[in-house]
Amino acid sequence: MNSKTAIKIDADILLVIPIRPGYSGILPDLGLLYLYSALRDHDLSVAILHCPKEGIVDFAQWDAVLSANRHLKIVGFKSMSHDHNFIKKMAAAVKQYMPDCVTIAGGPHVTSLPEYVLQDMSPMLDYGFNGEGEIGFPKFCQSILNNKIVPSLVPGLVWRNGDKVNINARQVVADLDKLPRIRWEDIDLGSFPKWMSSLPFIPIMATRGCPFECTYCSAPTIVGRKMRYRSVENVLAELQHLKKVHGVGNVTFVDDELTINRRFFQQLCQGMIDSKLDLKWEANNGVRLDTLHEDNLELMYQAGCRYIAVGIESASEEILEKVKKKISIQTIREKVALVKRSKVVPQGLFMIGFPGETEQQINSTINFAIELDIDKTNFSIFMPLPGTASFNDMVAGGYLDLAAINWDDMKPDRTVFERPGCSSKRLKKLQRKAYWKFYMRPKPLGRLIHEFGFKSGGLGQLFSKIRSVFG
Ligand code: B12
Ligand code: SF4
Repeated sequence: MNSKTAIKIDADILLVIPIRPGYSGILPDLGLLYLYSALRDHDLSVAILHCPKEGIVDFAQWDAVLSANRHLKIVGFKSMSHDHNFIKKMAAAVKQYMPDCVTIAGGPHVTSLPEYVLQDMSPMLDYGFNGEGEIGFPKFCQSILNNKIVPSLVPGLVWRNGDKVNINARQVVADLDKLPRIRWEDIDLGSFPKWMSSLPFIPIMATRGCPFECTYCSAPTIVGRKMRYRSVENVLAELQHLKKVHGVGNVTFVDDELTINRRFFQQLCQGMIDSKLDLKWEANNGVRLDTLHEDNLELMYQAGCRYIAVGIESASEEILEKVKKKISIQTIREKVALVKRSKVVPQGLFMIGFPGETEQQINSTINFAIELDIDKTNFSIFMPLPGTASFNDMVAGGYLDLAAINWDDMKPDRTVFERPGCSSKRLKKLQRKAYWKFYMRPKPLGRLIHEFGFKSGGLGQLFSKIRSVFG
């Protein structure tokens, strides 16, 4: 989009994925899709603007959108931590063009740091939202549109009361079958980048929750520790709808703990087989290796699963213990061998640069990834994400100053803070070495070229990944 061809929005409420320069992993956003569908179920007039997908990459383009849509009543932003500075500026622009338009932000960042966000974004951001929005957000929008907002009565709302920030208790949909049905028919799926088929990968979630407490991960803070499940029938109905009505051939399960309940997962896979869905799917968010067994791997393949990402993180028992991964190197070896014997392709997810991690430990992790003999891997640099024990410990210990964090750095491949004993420059070098050593071997390189080469825009994505690591 250029600033002269502004998008027209035919709605009162606009849900926004903020400007994310250089962002290439564009998928429909499940969080906003659930909110959109919940609002539509309440007969509210709402639209989604996915800035990266629409090519809105600078503030002049955002200004153009606002200038052409001065009728908006509510603008709601989805917030990852790296969105912080962008949301602040985008919300300020909303107030400039439409002083009466109400601004609100929800999602992982606000849920993890509600007080800070509302204080830092005063006065441009009117409200924040804590946790899942399917119940509270429609109530909020209705009361704003009716001029009857009583902030204390909206579950999950974060609001300023003089100098104080109030955080209302959350209310979540306990029975996930009662979540709104996603209105896929309102989404132009063809406008998203295509992957290996004619349509993009479609995200789907069968569960919410994670009972673990890995110190680097904020998922439990966002979705809670208690597991909630959709019924198998409910998930299958969505998959069938996606396949039959929208011609979707590939889906990606984005659950935090898709495989944790062996019985549920087996029934889900069996249901996919019995209903002859013939869909290809993956679980790319990192399943726990200790939940994988020979029988469910075989079922997964028959049910259409072709690829899973598995959380490994480190080759050091000491680090695994420190980050409360609750898995041993022995189990990792055994389970990786098990996955490799199945036809499902594993991608190992590793992390380097944990606080206190030595260069020797990082090198062992690189060698471990090679030794496990898997074809795909990801070496990310540890990020102290808000809502994690690591973040809280680092702030409490004075290693991280909340007021001085550059939120633009909270994204893949940035180093975020200086580690005693391993400078950021050195850490980036080690990350480059990890990728180089891992991928400059015939099998992994062959798979990489095969996969990215077959995606539409795949080579572009590959180059952007290479740039972010090696640039
Ligand atoms: C799926 C997923 C992805 C997918 C996204 C697919 C998609 N577009 O749907 C992919 C693989 C692309 C991805 C990438 C990354 N991810 Co991710 N991802 C997740 C995951 C596992 C689930 C998100 C999800 O779909 N949830 C389901 C929906 C229904 O929930 P939701 O999005 O949170 O939305 C609900 C509420 O938050 C709220 N809400 C959301 N937005 C708004 C807005 C308003 C106005 C309101 C009122 C409410 C509201 O209501 C929604 C409905 O209930 C979460 C973990 C988790 N459980 O949250 C991590 C998570 C969100 N990811 C995280 C991270 C760090 C990343 C990466 C930076 C990782 C990396 N190293 O590459 C990248 C960055 C991507 C980017 N630029 O945004 C962190 C974010 C932490 C933070 N504070 O920023 C999380 C929390 C995991 C973690 N490690 O702690 N991710
Ligand atoms: S890394 Fe996985 S198992 Fe650990 S807390 Fe996050 S979602 Fe749960």
